[in-house]
Amino acid sequence: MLKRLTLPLVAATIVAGTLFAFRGHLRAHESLPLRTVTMSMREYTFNEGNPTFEFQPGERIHFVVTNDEPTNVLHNFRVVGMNVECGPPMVPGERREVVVTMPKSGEFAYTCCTHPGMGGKMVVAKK
Ligand SMILES: [Cu+2]
Repeated sequence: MLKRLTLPLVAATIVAGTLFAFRGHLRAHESLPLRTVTMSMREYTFNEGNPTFEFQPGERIHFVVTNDEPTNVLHNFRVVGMNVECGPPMVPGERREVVVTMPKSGEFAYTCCTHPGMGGKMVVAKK
């Protein structure tokens, strides 16, 4: 009698445990909504002065980066240490969109790959 009950009970426990773990996994990813951050590249700066951006650990950021130069200046966008690498140069009017899940903490440099000094930092810290 006991043996007959043991197998279904073990199976049920495994199924329940898996479902619970899966729910936890989904929750961790859905806990923070996707936030859009726009970055305008113009006159060799990002957002008129290369501001410092602050993010929460685990926050999902949708970067929308646009080359808004009035003349034919090519720019680029990367975030060192966040897996956002230099892509092809962006011509005026061109837009690049990247979604990044923020790490636990740290300071990360965002830059234009072409112009030294064009860029700033992103700070990830719990508030
Ligand atoms: Cu540039």
